[in-house]
Amino acid sequence: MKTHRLATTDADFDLRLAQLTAWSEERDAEVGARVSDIIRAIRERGDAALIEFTNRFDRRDVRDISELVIGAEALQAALHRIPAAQRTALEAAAARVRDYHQRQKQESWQYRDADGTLLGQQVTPLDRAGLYVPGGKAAYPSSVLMNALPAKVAGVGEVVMVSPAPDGVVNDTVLAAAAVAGVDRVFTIGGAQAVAALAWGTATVPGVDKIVGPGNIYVAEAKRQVFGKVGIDMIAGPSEILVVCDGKTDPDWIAMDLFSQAEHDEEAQAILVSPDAAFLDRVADSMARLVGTLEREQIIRTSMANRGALILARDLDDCLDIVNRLAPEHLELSMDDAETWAKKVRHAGAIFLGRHTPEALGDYCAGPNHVLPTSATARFSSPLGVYDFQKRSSLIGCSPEGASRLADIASPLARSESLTAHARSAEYRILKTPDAKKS
Ligand code: HSO
Ligand code: ZN
Repeated sequence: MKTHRLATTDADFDLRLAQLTAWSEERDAEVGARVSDIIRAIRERGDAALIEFTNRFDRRDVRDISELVIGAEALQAALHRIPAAQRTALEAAAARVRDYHQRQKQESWQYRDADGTLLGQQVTPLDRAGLYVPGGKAAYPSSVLMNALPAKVAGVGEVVMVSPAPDGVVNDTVLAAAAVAGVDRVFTIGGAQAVAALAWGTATVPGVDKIVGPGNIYVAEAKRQVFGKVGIDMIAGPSEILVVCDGKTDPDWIAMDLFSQAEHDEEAQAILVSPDAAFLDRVADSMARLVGTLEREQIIRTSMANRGALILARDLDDCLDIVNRLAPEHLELSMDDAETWAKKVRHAGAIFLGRHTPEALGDYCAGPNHVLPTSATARFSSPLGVYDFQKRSSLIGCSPEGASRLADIASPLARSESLTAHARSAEYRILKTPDAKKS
């Protein structure tokens, strides 16, 4: 099967690697204009516009807004309709993800300085979060858990989920995952109209404080346009995996690990780096033999041919250089002493240590979040977590002595900015000493 072959010693290596991994999302002015029309209509006409767009884009025949609401009983019913093995697995995954995320919870803190002034940070959850779940090929129940559970652990007051039901069909496993995660309300709406409804609120859909979850270009554009009115999570690019292997892992395992990302979509990127040339050939053989056995063969062939690569490095340090250059969303260190090598990783969304840790386990149930920074944004951002649903308020409580001492500092600074009211406000708090009174 077709994929790119590179070696770090090639004269044009840097250029080819840059071309292969470049990703700039096309932003279409027409999409931008259509989305802003939709948002305006939802702001102006609320539920009525929501029904119109839903009927048009999702080919439905909704007459009353109540038809777009999925009640708590319907969620429980979906949970009991799905096969028992899936139900048990959803519950087991949720328990592990919850457990991991509990440890991320930030607590409030405070201290008193030498003057007895209290300083600190008070941590509070968001009142309401909105979770977008795509319909169709990318309707992942696992993503419902990964987005909703951190919000629940953070103590978010209400988690509202939206997911389109094209032709009126809702994905039972998505609803079951919502039930397991403790999602509070569900609406079968999607697209820019759903994002607009969550951002601005309608008579029926409550306005939220932050919108998270992946979606198509209309959803991504809508999230961009409502940002500022509400918070949003990152806008994700295509999924990526970088596998570093010392050549001693079963090549079939590595081939399948690469495919597990490649099968997400045609734009996904799967790259293997190894210092062992013969091993790269063995993985290529495995890929050729295994690809035909997979349901998403065509997607895998396309993504491997477009953006996949087998890269020959000089040695393991050379491999780690590539890791830090690419800042991959997922990194597998399929090698001896993976924990030691991991200390050299500066940028990666998630690091999978050793031959027995395929990324797929992290996608579903290991515990960490599968919403990760893509397109090299791991240089400056982190996995979705409880902290994304918490915010911090500063606390300042001055003692009389503390206020007086701070005012001595604040007053000249305020006067230097010609902000006399600031200066006087501070100066009122300066304690009058017996000496000062005399003068
Ligand atoms: N690997 C995807 C998440 C996912 N995988 C969902 C399977 N289901 C995120 O990059
Ligand atoms: Zn995946």
